[in-house]
Amino acid sequence: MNFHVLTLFPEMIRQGFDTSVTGRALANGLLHLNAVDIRDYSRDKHKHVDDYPYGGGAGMVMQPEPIALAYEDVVKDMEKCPRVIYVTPQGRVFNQSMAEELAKEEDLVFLCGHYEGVDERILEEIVTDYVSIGDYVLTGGELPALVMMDAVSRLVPGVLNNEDSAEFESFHDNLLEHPHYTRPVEFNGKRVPEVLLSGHHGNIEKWRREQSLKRTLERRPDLLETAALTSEDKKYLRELGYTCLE
Ligand code: 9D3
Repeated sequence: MNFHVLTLFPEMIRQGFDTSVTGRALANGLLHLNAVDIRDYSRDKHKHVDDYPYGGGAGMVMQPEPIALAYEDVVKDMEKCPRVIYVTPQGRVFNQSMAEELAKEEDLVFLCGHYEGVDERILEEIVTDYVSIGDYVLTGGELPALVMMDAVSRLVPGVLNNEDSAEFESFHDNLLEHPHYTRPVEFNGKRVPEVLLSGHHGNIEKWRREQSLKRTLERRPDLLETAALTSEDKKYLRELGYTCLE
C-alpha cells in the first residue's frame, strides 16, 4: 500500500506514522508513505498557498494551483487514477467497512485542508471521496488522515503480527469484546472471575459471549440492532431487560 498525503504539515504526517505497528510496516516495506508539502508547489515568491475568499468572509482559502501541481507530481508514475480522499468535516463519517474498501487499493491519496477550506475547483477535478472522522471540530485534516491510514494499514496483509491478527479475526458479530484479565489472580481485593480459572472451555466461551452482550447493551445498544444474534443471545438479552428484539 502506498499512501500519498498532500498537506501543509508533512512532518506531522511522517512523525504520526513512523511509530509502532505502522512504523514497523514502513521499515519492512509493506507500506510506503509519501508526505508531500503543498507549499513546495507554490510558484509565489513568498510561497503563499492561500488567499482571501471571493465574495468576502472570514479566513483564507487554499488556492487550487499548488494542490494541482502537487497532485500531478504524485500521479505521474501511476498506471490509473487513484482514489483521492479529501478529509473534511463535510464528508461521510469513516467506519470499518470504508477502511476495508480502501485497503484493496494499491495507492491512496489524502488531501488535508487547512484554513477555511480549499478552492472548490480543484476538489471537483481530483477528489473521489469526501470523508470525515466524526462530528467535532479539529484544526486540520492531518489527524483524520493519520486515523484513516492507521485503520487501513492494519488490514494490509502482513502488517499485523500473528498475535494481533488473531485478535482482529475475532472482531466479529458487531459486538463489543468481553473483559480481559491477567495475573495476579487478586488485585486490590478483586479476584479474576472464577470461570476463567476453571479450565472449562465451554463455560468460558458462554461467559465471554454473555459479557459481550451485556457490555454492548450497556455501552453501545445501537450496535445490537445490526448484530448477528443467535436465539441463545436473544434469550440472554431478554433476561437483561432488552426489549428491542423481533
Ligand atoms: C473554522 C472553519 N469551520 C467553519 C465552522 C470549518 C472547518 C474547516 C476545517 C472546521 C474544521 C476544519 C479542520 N478539520 C478538518 O479538516 C477535518 C475534520 C474535522 O475537523 N473533524 C472531523 N473530521 C475531519 S476530516 C478533516
